[in-house]
Amino acid sequence: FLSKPTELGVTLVGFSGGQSRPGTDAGPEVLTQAGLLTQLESDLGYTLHGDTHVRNFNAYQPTVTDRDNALSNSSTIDDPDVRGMKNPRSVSAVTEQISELVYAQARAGRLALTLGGDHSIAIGTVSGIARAIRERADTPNDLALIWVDAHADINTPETSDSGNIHGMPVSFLTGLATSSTSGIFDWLQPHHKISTTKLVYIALRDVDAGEKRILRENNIRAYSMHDIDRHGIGAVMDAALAYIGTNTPIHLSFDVDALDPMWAPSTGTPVRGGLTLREGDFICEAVAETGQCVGFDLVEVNPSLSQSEGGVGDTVRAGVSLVRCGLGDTLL
Ligand code: B3U
Ligand code: MN
Ligand code: MN
Repeated sequence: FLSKPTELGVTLVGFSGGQSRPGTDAGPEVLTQAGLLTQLESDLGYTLHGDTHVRNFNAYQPTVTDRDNALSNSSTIDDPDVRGMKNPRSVSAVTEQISELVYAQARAGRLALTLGGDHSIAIGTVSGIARAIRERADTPNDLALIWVDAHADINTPETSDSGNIHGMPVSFLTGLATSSTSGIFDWLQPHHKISTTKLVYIALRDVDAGEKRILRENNIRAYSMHDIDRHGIGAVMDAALAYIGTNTPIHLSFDVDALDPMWAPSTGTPVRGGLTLREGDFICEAVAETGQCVGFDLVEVNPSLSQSEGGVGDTVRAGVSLVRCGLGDTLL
């Protein structure tokens, strides 16, 4: 139902307000400095659209600089916590803008590539693409979402221990969390959302108790590292894609912390026991191979964080490799 993508709609999101570690906003800069966009043009033959300069979305978020000076938690006079959420107005305003930008790219029939930024930005990317897919004549079915991550990011404000919104995007996108407070995700309409039946997780290994309950009660399809160890990444991808079915457009949201910290140490919440780089690349290749991919996010690359010499370079190289594979690069 989709033709082979040649047009790429790029959105480069410098934003770190969905979590508390500065530096995630510099992710798109280091990835593009490594030559990622040029490679997509010259090696993979894409025509690039959108703004290929990194947009500093932290500028919309004055509390991020104030927060380091705040005495206790991250509450400030500008953007105080609501239902435990940190920076709720900033994250809502930024994701609303991302949603519009990504919507425009996807509506024009382009494959929407977004580089983050922390994972809260997926509230914008997924909502924008879900909306565009509902309007497009070449896409008969609603959007499916593959979430590759060590974490489930499906806390509601009430189940979250951290209050970090990068741990909540999936609950807002599926409607498991809602907000009618003015300026706090009240822009999210039904046409922005996806069904829990169209959601598939891969590489989970650090899931909060409240999130496990949400996954169980809603019968959400999830492949943990245990499943990958038992069946292998090939069988897991076959099952994941069979569950989604053909004729269904797919958005792939890839948190670099899905990879083992051996491959991607420069990220805010690394968890040992993760994917090898080859397994991560395979996931992206398998999604690209379906011809159903309409959107791809790479998030949580944080060049300020590295436990070892060369850790940032390793993480950036891994990120570049994941994006290339997700956009259809093949080994032969
Ligand atoms: N589940 C925890 C931890 C976490 C989620 N996403 C990341 N970390 N990167 C939370 O804060 O909700
Ligand atoms: Mn995540
Ligand atoms: Mn994660």
